[in-house]
Amino acid sequence: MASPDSCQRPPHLPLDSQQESHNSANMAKLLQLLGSIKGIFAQYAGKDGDGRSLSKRELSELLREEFGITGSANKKELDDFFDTLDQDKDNVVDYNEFLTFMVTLVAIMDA
Ligand SMILES: [Ca+2]
Repeated sequence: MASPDSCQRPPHLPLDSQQESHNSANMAKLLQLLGSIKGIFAQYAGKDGDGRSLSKRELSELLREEFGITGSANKKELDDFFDTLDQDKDNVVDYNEFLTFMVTLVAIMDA
């Protein structure tokens, strides 16, 4: 039984089309996640002063309300945590610093 020529694959069939749609699904999820992170950030960063950065007070509020972490229980721990996030040591956590934290958090939870 000779296979007819019509059954041959066209030379440029996109064999990776499934992979591509998988990637764009991940991309959609990622963009959604980034949207949520940005939303949370904006919500808390706008509470006092500069809406583009989180003060220590705003960060502790965010941690308490969004993650159930009570910073008031241990001020030293919150200070240390804030210092870790505040990479350029300007005493506020900007969006990039916050994003780094969230990505790290997601990576840890996903591991
Ligand atoms: Ca900073």
